[in-house]
Amino acid sequence: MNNKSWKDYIVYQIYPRSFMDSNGDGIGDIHGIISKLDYVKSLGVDIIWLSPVYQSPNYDNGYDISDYEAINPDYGTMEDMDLLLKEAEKRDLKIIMDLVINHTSSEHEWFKKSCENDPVYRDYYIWKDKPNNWTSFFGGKAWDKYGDQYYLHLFAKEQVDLNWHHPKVMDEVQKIMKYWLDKGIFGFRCDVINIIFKSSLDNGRKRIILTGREHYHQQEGMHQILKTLRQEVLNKYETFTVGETVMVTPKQANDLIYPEKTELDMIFSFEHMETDQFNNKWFRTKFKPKKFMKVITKWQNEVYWNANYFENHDQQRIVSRFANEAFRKYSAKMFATLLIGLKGTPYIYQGQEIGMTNGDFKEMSEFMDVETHNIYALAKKLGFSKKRRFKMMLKSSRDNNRTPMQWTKDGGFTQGTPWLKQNSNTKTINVEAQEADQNSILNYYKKMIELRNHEETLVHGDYQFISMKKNVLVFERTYAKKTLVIVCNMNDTDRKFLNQHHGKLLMTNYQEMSNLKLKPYEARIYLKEI
Ligand code: TEU
Ligand code: CA
Repeated sequence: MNNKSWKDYIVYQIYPRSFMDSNGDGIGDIHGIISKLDYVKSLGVDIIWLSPVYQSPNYDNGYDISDYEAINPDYGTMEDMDLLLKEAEKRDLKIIMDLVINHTSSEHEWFKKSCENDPVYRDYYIWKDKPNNWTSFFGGKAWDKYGDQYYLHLFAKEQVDLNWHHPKVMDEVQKIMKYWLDKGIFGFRCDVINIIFKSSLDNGRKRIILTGREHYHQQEGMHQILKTLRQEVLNKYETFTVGETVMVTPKQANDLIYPEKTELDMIFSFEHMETDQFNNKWFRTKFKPKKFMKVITKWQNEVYWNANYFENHDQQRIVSRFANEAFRKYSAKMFATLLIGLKGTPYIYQGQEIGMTNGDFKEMSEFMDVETHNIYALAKKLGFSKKRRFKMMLKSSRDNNRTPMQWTKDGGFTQGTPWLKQNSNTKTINVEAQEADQNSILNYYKKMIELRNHEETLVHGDYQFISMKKNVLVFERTYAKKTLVIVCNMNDTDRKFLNQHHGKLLMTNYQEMSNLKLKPYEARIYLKEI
C-alpha cells in the first residue's frame, strides 16, 4: 500500500542498549542498529521507535537525559545518528524518538545551575522547603535534599521533575523538538506525558501507590502544554506522536487524541497490562484471558484510535507472562494475530517477533534495572523473605525485556560481554534459525504484517467482539464489503470449535486444522465477503 496515512503504519521498538553491539563493548549501539536495518525492513514495519540514545549518566538506561542535543558515547556520535537517519530513510523506514520532558537527569546543565540558585534556572525544577507526602514510581519518597531545599523526582532521584509552570521550560522543549524534527525524525513517543503538569504541591491522599498523584495526573495544564507543542512545533512538520499515559482511562485517552492533530495522535494505556496483578505489578496474579479481553474490548469500543502493544522495555515477555511456555511457538503467533488484528496501531517490541522469553536470571547481581533494585530493597525493608523477593523480581523486573536481542544460536549480539545477561535459550530462540524456518514465529509476524499492509479491513475495519466462550476469543473487523473473523484459543488445551461458515481461511498458526476443535493457542483468520 503506497502513500500510507498515519493509521496504516506499524511500529517496531528498538531498545538501543540491547539491540546490537558493533564494537564489542557489550553495549548495543547506533552502528549496531544500522547493521540491522535490512532486518527491520524485512519485517514490513514502517516506523522505528528508538528508545533514548541522548547523552545520559544512565541511571535509568537513558530516561535520565543530561543533554537532549548530544548522543551518549555508549551508543556513538551525532554523526552516527545522522547516518542512521540517512540509512533508515534509504529504506523508507521512519524514526520516532523518545521525548522525555517530565524530568531531566540530575546531571543536566540546567539542574546543576538550578542547584547553584542561578536566577534563570532555579525555577526550571520544583523546589520546596519541606517535602510533601508524595511517593515515587520507583518506591520511596519523591523528594531529595540539595542545599537547604528539597527537589521533586517522581522517578529515580537522578531524574529531576521539570517545572512546567516556567515559560522557559516550554521554550527549551520546543527548541529540542525542532532540533530533532529538522534532523529528519518523524515524531515522538512522549514519556509519561500525562504527569508533567503539577497543579499543586499539596499533600496527597495517602495511597499504597503514588501518594500525591491527584495533583499531577492528567491535569488541564498538561492539555494546554500539548496543544501549544502541537501548534508551535508538530503541525509545522509531518509527524507521528504517541504518548505514554499512566493510569489513563478511555475518556481521558480521547481527550488527548480527538479531534485529530490537536494534542497527540494516540496513547499507550496500561489497563490491559495490569489485569494479571494485585494492586501493583510486583504482586502478579494468574493471567486470565477473559479479564484481559474485557479490558481490550472496552478500549477498542470506547477509544477513537488505540496504540496496541503487549510488550515494551518496561514489560515482560508475553510468552512467559500470558501463556504456557511449553506452547511458546503457538502462543507467540496467537498473540501476534491478536495484536495486529486489533483496531489501532500495532507496536512490536524487539524480540517479541521471535518469541523471546523472560530472562534466566539466577541472582540479584544479574539485574541492572534501577527500579528492580529499588523495589527489592523496599521489599526487604517490608520484611519479605529473600526467596519471595527474588521470585517477585524474576516475574516482574523490566530486565526481562532488556536481555540482548537473540540473533544467532551463540547470541550474535556482541563479541564482548553483554551489559545484561543474555538468555541461554538463544541457542534455540534466535533470528537466524527462524529466518530459515518458514513456520517460525518470525515468519508468522511477517505474514501478519504483510496482511495488515494489504488488507485495509485490518486498518479501517470496526471492532466487533463476538464471543469468549471458555477462553476462545472470536471478534470481527468489518469494512466496506468485507468481514474478517479472528479466532484465538487463549488456552493451553484443545477447545471444541465447529468450523461454521466463517468464510475463506486467510491465516492459521498450525499446519493442519481440525473442523471440530482448536489446538492450544490456535489462531485463525477467516475472510467473509458480505
Ligand atoms: O515509564 C513510566 C512508567 O510508568 C513505568 O516506569 C512504569 O511505571 C514502570 O516501568 C512499571 O514497572 C517511562 C519509561 O518507559 C520508563 O522506562 C522510565 O523508567 C520512566 O518513564 C521514567 O522515565
Ligand atoms: Ca557497543
